Amino acid sequence: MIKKFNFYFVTGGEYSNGRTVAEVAAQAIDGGIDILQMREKNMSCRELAEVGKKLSLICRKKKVTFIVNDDPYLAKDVSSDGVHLGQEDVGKYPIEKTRDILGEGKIIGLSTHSLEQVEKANCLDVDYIGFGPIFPTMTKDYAIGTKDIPKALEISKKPVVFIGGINLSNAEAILEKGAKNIAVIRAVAGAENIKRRVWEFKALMKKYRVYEN
Ligand code: TZP
Ligand code: MG
Repeated sequence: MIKKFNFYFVTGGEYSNGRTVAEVAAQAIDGGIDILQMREKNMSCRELAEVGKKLSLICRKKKVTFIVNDDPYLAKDVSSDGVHLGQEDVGKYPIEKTRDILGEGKIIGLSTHSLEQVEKANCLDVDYIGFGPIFPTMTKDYAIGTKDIPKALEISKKPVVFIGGINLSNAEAILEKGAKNIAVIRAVAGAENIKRRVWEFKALMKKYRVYEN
């Protein structure tokens, strides 16, 4: 089960200006993120387990939901609240297998990139979906834009978090279309003052009353 959330931060060591993932995460948590996802593509398994355990402890203490990207076994090993899978991950870890690995009550998130995938996710045992990349971003070579946001919200039976190239200047284009949840990497990881940047996002989201839903 996933608690109500609004602002979701995904770690990205390569965008953190030399700061450690734990340092950035701790500041983002202080700023008030609702969910933290560990998404580190350049760490060894050992490092992922070490950093993951550290983040898991911080999140538990601060009552922030902690999600691990890509790997349900790692998610379990570090006692996270759940795992986030991409469309390409479900070949290796189908949702039922992932549920078996994690156990009942844990969170499974799935990335979607089209309305068709949103529709399909309705029939899967996942707790929320990501939808994007909305705007151009470093990690993908395409962007789907904002036009399908209302339809995605209308058809999805799960909470939807929008992701991809979102920053303080373009977030309103998403909120105006009814989005309740936003996820970012660089807009927070790359900020000089991480805590303040999270606070700025949350203030913007409050303006759209997403915290009252
Ligand atoms: N999935 C879709 S876009 C994206 C992921 C992981 C990257 C988002 O990073 P940023 O820096 O917020 O554009
Ligand atoms: Mg993945």
